[in-house]
Amino acid sequence: MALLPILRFPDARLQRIARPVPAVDARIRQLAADMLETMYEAKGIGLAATQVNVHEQVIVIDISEEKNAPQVLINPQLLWASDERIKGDEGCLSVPGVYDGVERATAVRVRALDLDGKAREIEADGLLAVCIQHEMDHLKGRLFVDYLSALKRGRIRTRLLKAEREERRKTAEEAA
Ligand code: K1U
Ligand code: ZN
Repeated sequence: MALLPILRFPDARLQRIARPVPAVDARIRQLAADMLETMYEAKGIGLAATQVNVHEQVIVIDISEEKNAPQVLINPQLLWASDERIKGDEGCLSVPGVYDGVERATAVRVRALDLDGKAREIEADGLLAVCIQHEMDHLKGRLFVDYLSALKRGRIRTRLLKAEREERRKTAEEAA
């Protein structure tokens, strides 16, 4: 298993559209295991392959308190989304320290392959439904900040670029 580096907004690679996984094989099972390890280490409840610079349709999720209920969704397809919508605060491991309100369908039904390559249907509501929509957006190159105003997104961009510069400066200083 391996921890994978997570891309940060405004990295343009987060905008890439993920391609379908051609076959659920050892490579994909290894990717899913590494993504789960990375998600748990980062204290997230979800992670999309796009965020670790792999542009294939793989999502991992675990919304359990105990962190013992991992779910892997490969080539997820949205079958149905409720008309009922709810606005709630979201965060993103690719946009650290930022939380803001996004409106989502309250319930969804999704078809995806599991790690055995079997097609499964998942009905979700509450936090799981929100997380699935957030992660499926990643696979389409969309981030939750894209739902915010251009002004807010611009401020977030400036803040994260500044934080990244500061991080680089500190690392260089420590190495000197
Ligand atoms: O995709 C990601 O970056 C993971 C993201 C998923 C997500 C969080 C909140 C709403 C929708 C989707 C995170 O896990 S960020 C961490 C976080 O905000 C959180 C952690 C535990 C419980 C709830 C939120
Ligand atoms: Zn995210």
